[in-house]
Amino acid sequence: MALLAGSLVLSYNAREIERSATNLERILSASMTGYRPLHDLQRDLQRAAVNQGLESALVVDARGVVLVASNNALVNLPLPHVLQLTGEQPLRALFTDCPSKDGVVSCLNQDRRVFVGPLPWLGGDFLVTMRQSPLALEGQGGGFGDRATLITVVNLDAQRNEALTFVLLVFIAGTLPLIFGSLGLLLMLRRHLLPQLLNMAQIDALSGIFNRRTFMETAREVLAKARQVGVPCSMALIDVDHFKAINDNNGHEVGDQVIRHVSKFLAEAGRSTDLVGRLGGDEFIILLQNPRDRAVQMLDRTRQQLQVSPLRKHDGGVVEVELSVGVASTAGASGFDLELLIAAADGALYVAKDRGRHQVVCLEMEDTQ
Ligand code: GH3
Ligand code: MG
Repeated sequence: MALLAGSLVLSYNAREIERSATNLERILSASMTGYRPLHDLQRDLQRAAVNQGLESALVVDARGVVLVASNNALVNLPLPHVLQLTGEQPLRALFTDCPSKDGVVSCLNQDRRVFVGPLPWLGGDFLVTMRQSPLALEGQGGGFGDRATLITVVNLDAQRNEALTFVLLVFIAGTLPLIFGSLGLLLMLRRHLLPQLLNMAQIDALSGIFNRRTFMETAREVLAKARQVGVPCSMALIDVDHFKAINDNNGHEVGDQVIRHVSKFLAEAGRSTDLVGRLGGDEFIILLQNPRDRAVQMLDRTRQQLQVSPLRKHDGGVVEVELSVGVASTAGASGFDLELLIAAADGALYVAKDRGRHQVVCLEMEDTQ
């Protein structure tokens, strides 16, 4: 976008320069046909050189001799000689295809306009023009004829720098919003979206507690640390009793509310070090950093409290929720092995269901009794 704008500006700038060069030529041509003395024309050229940013201007007669010039030193010199002078290099661009001395004079019959410089497509360093003009001066007896060639050299440094500065500004103005937009997006991503995405990946969407994968990863770390420092832990598998019937009797939406209700209860029941997750369906899991008897006590209390805290439906009705819980601990045969602990807790849960549900079972405690 900025490049396109830049190219447009540069080509517009080149056209503007050509237009002002044409104007200048017209003004000087008018001076050449004003029946005025030669020295007046000479003064006009010098004035134009000072006021119009002309590098140089000269009028060459039909013989190829400089009649008047903004630089006095060039007056009366033959054009081929002028072209050899170091300071007049830009003029040579007009005559590159007129190699011989005679050729230069014959080329004077043409109108030409050439941008000179290392980067002519940017407008070049100079604009050199050659234009045929009638000649009508006061006392025209000098034998220099009634036609002459006006040659002007315009220095384009200032215009080119202005155009380049403008292009640079357009480029910066075009890219700044892009840069700031990308930075803003990155910051927003870091501050808001990434934590949200991380949270979404770790948290079960329905219940708001750890999902199965996060629970397993975190539980593995907690157990490894607990083994190192010798903290006893207990694993509890919890399943809602007759959840299918709750769904069937009240609808799936109320079933979802029950899942949220139980999750909230379990998350608020234990200590902050307890790890609470939802394995899926109506099955929950808790890793407690407690020995099994304390864990069983706490879970049984929670089970009873939940029973007396039924879910209140929007229609005013209530849904009683009962839990079966299976507990296994690191003091048992599983030790601190996560998978073995879960399998043992699952065995205890199965027994709890089998014994009529709505109870906490820890088989290890029964074995030692
Ligand atoms: P039990 O006492 O033996 O556990 O009987 P149950 O009816 O609870 O049986 P089970 O635990 O196998 O029931 C699971 C039901 O939970 C079956 C399924 O339709 C329902 N379910 C699973 N996931 C969801 C869920 O995200 N939302 C709702 N509302 N229901 C679910
Ligand atoms: Mg169930």
